[in-house]
Amino acid sequence: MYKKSAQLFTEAKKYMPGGVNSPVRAFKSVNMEPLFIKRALGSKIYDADGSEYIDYVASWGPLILGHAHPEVVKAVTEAAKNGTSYGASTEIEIELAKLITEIYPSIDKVRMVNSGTEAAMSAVRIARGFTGRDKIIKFDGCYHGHSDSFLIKAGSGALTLGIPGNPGVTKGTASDTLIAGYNTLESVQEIIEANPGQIAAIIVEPVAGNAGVIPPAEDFLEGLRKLAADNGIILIFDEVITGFRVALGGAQELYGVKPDMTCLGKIIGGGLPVGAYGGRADIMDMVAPDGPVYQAGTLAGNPLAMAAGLAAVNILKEENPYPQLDKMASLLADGIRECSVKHGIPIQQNRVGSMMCRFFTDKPVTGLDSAMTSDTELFAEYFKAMLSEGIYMAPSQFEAGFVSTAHTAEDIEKTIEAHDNALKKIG
Ligand code: HOZ
Repeated sequence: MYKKSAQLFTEAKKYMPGGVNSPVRAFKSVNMEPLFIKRALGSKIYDADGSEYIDYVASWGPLILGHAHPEVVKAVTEAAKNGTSYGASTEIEIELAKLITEIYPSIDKVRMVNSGTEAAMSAVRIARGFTGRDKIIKFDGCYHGHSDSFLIKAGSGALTLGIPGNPGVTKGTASDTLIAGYNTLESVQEIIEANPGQIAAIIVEPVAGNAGVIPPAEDFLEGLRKLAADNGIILIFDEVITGFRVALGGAQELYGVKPDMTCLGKIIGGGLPVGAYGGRADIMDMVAPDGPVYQAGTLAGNPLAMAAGLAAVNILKEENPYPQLDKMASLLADGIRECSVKHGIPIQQNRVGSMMCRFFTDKPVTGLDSAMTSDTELFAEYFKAMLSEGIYMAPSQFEAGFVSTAHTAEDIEKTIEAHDNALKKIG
């Protein structure tokens, strides 16, 4: 079934570490070899062996409109005819930046970068420059890309593969990252009290999406807002996953909490390599060339990525697909829950809008500790069974799944049926 993928993996391992360009793609934690993908369209993805799958990875989130949306493809194709990169300013950057500031009232000014990693890394640097402080607070299981400061108790592949946080990160950098418990305001309070006047920023995924999906507890985000404001700390929302996903205006719109800075990701590139960070004008004015904090990039604001992003964001703004996304995702979640009860397999189905995940545990998952109670071996069996049923999920317990506007009622029905069959196999 995976013959061609297996051949390609053997070849890939000769030239690339682990045969992949990002660890989570290696399928290690589900005890499989990776699929190699040939193409994708709408809600479907096709592997090198020609098999079709209903895709819930969506390039790890950004493809809210599904794969190869015709208007996004057209925008990229048209832009490419005028050249692929200038390393110079373009009008389309202004258009996208303006649109972002209109949709996100917390963002007065925005700087485009090339990835979520870069966005988070830069936002923290600006926060440090603005406050003149060194330390930051991050939450266990949250993932903000792979820059040094964030690889402490990180989620995503680091959590999945059980990779300890520090190799390659200097002791000094590691000691400037202080870890609080997700959804545990008291732990934040304690850290602030133990480090008076030393915390530059609190960075948080407002809905955790890299330890599976963990919604914020009531008052958690508001509590962070207050603690940050009371202590002169910059509150950074990493909305690389949630931005434009859980609502057009992201988690900050959904939960009504205004951060000082926001990180955005691939969604604003229509799936192309883009990120951005932005926030209050007084903070963003610290960024070079206006201010003294340096951050730069030849490919930042790349014309192809800006064209794709502008097309995607305009569609999301004009079509408001959020009620429909929510409806489809809730149909899927309900179906999954019902089957799980039927088979007597305890599953926690966490969901915020169209981002969701299922944990194999009977404990409600509200933070990293409860996420870790999930039976990852059972998840691996489940993953394999779902794949053989034609469903492509993230190959890790500790990742999110995403419904797009391209998913049809038939896709959802097929997925619930596949889930039913998968539970029969593993039960
Ligand atoms: N959890 C990561 C994105 N939020 C997965 C993508 C990757 O590391 O390749």
